[in-house]
Amino acid sequence: DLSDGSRLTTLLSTIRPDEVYHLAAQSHVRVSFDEPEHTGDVTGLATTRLLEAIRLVSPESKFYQASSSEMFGATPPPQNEETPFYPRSPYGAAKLYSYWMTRNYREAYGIFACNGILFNHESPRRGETFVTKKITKAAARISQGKQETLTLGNLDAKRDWGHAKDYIEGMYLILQQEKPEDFVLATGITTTIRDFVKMSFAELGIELGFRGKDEAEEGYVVKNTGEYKLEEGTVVVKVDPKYYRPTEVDLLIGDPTKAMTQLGWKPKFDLAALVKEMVASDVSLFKKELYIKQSGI
Ligand code: G4F
Repeated sequence: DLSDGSRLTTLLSTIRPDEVYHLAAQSHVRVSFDEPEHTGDVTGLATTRLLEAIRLVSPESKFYQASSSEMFGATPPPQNEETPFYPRSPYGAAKLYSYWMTRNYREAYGIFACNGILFNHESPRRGETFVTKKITKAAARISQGKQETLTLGNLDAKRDWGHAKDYIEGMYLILQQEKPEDFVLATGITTTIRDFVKMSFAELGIELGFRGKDEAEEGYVVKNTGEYKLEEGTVVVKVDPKYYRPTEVDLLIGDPTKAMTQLGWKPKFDLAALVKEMVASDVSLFKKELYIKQSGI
């Protein structure tokens, strides 16, 4: 429980870990607008509780802080370790507090504490309320005729998406350096939400077109060579402003030059491979689910 500092201290003093990867958070940006105080506590202050526990009972532990590209927010790209921060959500602000506390414990107490400033990283394990998984899951169901539409928010936002497997390797490399430092992990390539939707449906043999603007925008079937008969012209994507954020991060493009040169980090997956894997996983999960339902197991 990240709100319980004494428990964290007890755990750290019992385990005395070589490395601590602090990935826990209230990590949904939209939810942080509804729960700003809870987000500040769990995503912000909890980092200080962990750092204090390390300082008091396990100062040899190396500490990795999951900092986020959301800290850049409205600052124009490309974003790297020298880019000024301008968070656009309670989540981004809480992460920025954690970023500075990590640096402060490094500078004040000599703790081996590092920030990995990670751009969006996805995989089939992504939670269903994040946009990539929401899209791939819906595409799988729509392609089988088991869901009619996918309803999204802002289709124009652009994200620098990578594969979580590559980013986990980067986190590990950050803690294996001689000196504690901060690193950006990103692919350097940005894509709109709309294009991620198109790529996901294309994996299933469904070509989508988009028409209309803002709330009236919709995605429709241009051509379908997939398994299930979905008529041309059928609307499968709609927009609902309830998914808009009070302040949006419009454009993220990371510059991972430092990680590439200093850590030798290089992502193995590109976006096409990521989309393929996520869609295939959702199709197979969905088929298993159907089988269980039909066979009554
Ligand atoms: O998938 P998202 O919710 O991720 P977001 O906000 O970029 O944050 C994720 O990545 C950060 C960087 O690694 C992490 F720090 C953070 O914890 C989280 O993992 O939204 C991506 C974009 C946004 O612009 C959003 O407005 O997709 C847009 N979007 C459009 N429709 C939607 C939807 N996002 C969600 N979650 N749901 C929608 O229906």
